[in-house]
Amino acid sequence: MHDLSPAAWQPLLTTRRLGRTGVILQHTLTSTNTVLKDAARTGALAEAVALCEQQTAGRGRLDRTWSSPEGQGVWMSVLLRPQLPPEKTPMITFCAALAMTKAVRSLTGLDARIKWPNDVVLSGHKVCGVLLEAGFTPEGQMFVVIGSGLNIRRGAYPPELTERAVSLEELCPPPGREALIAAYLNGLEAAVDAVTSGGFTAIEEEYRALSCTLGREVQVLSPAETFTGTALSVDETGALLVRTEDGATRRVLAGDVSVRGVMGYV
Ligand code: BT5
Repeated sequence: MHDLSPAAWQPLLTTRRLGRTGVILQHTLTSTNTVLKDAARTGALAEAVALCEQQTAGRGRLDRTWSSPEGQGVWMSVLLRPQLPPEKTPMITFCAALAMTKAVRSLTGLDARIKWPNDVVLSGHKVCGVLLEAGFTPEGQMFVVIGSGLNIRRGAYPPELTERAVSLEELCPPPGREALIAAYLNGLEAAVDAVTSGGFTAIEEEYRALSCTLGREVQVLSPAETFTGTALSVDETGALLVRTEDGATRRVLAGDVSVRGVMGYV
């Protein structure tokens, strides 16, 4: 059986709804995020999952390119209509990063970590990136599409990214994609349910324990300035709270900046 096929991973689901209906699986898609955003606007699908072997126009944040060649990873997106005020939807990124980190940890035993805001890293290299996009239907109903790209085979990323990227296969015999997909969806539904009823505090302890950003000295690089400080926490709008040397706490917004450990990428 094909490992991306719902017949392979649906039996492993523990979700109430997520992944059970509305699955779009094709060999080639432009971008699973784009496909689900288009589907969401019509309002036809409540929750849905899109996945493919390869993306021809895989995207990162700020229209950066996401390398997603044939058969080399899990390239998937999930459509959700969360009961959250729009300003709190960035928490869904935390849910996805947490769910993917837990899925990788449990299936490989590797020490996967969350790098704020949207990366999963292994030994200092990015193994997964998360892309959250929100929109509204013509009737004004909000939706979010949360995409994740997980590198499994060596060919998942181009050689010029070797310094920053990694794939599971480089570190262990990779688990089956069906197991990774199911574990991710199981964790994602649980985390989204938790933040919907309890806010970020409902996942904070787990998130903090798996974060490689919180508690660390970080360097914040924005077009306007660079500063260093200690990453204290994140808030429900997705911002990172950084205490600078003069004792002030600054809110750092994803998108404006890149955050590095003072020693390098992580
Ligand atoms: C991200 O953006 O990390 C979000 C990536 C989301 C990809 C998924 S795949 C399924 C869904 N459909 C899509 O079209 N997208 C989502 P950002 O933080 O902006 O990082 C982008 C940067 O990561 C690029 O500029 C490269 O430097 C690097 N990169 C590109 N491909 C990579 C890969 N396969 N592995 C690691 N790094 C990569």
